[in-house]
Amino acid sequence: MAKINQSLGEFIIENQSEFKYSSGELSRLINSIRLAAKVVNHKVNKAGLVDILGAAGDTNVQGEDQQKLDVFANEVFINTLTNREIVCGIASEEEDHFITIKGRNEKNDNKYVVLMDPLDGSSNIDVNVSVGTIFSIYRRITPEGTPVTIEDFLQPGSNQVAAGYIVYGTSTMIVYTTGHGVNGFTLNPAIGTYYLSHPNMKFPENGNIYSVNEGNYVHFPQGVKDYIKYCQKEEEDRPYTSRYIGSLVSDFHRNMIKGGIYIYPNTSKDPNGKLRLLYECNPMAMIAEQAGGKASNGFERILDIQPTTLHQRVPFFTGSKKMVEKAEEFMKNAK
Ligand code: P6P
Repeated sequence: MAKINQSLGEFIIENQSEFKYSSGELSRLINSIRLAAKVVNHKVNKAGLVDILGAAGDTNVQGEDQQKLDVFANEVFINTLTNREIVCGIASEEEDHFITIKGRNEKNDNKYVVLMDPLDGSSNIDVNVSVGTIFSIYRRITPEGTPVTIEDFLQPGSNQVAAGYIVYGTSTMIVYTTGHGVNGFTLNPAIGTYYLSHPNMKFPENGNIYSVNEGNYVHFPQGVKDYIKYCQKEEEDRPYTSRYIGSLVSDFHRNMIKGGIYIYPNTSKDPNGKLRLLYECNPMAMIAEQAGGKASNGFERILDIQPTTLHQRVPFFTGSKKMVEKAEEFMKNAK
């Protein structure tokens, strides 16, 4: 039973038995993410003071300018996860290929792979808008002791053993699930401890916030255009409120607390949308469903999609169940 103000460490120990593979490794894995998040949080909060703003000059596999904090966050999570002898492989938005991590004895006997977006929404850094880290955890499916392969990463989202995000906002929070509901922990920066502040988080079944970049309206599929017009119509409980931060973790987090839908659809410019299936949509979809919400590509459940490549994109509709279902209705009926 979750107790308000319980520390994250106590919570993990108390709920150890919930982890299907309760050898304690998954707990240690969540703990290492907690530590890495503290280090990144410290840097993100100081970003305005230290000369760490602005592009690092490189571009990542997405061809996007890498902000120095992107590079820093990527290194912190990789190093922290590597040093804990639990993970046999890592995939990151900032890395072209997956990284193999050998155990101390140079064997591949660690059981888990982690996929992550180390700093999502990083274009907001220079304008002091909240950003986030998104992580997804699977058990490897190839035999222990053999080299990790791409198959260990290309698993459907329904195989995730844990997923979560860190939002570096007005306060820093870790929100995660191991398949037994969603819990949110807020960092007390004075003592560096996370406390259970949002036990058993649930998406309201309905809501009145829609989050989409309407600047792309002319490029949207007809079903999305029809749904946006529906949200704006003076009728019943509408018009809804439009709220779009440009940071998936922040828009998702607000909508989970208040009720709402986030949409990043395919467009004529990006036929598969912008968001990445493996380390953005799958983890957020697991959290959404564990919180009673929904996540689809407009037609099918995100967690059922069989991935084909590490950095593949998918259209993303997620949030309050009834709002996602209504948007899917417009997608299906679009002329
Ligand atoms: P646009 C940030 O780059 C991100 O991946 C999400 O966090 C965010 O919701 C979206 O892209 C913003 O994209 O095209 O609306 O600026």
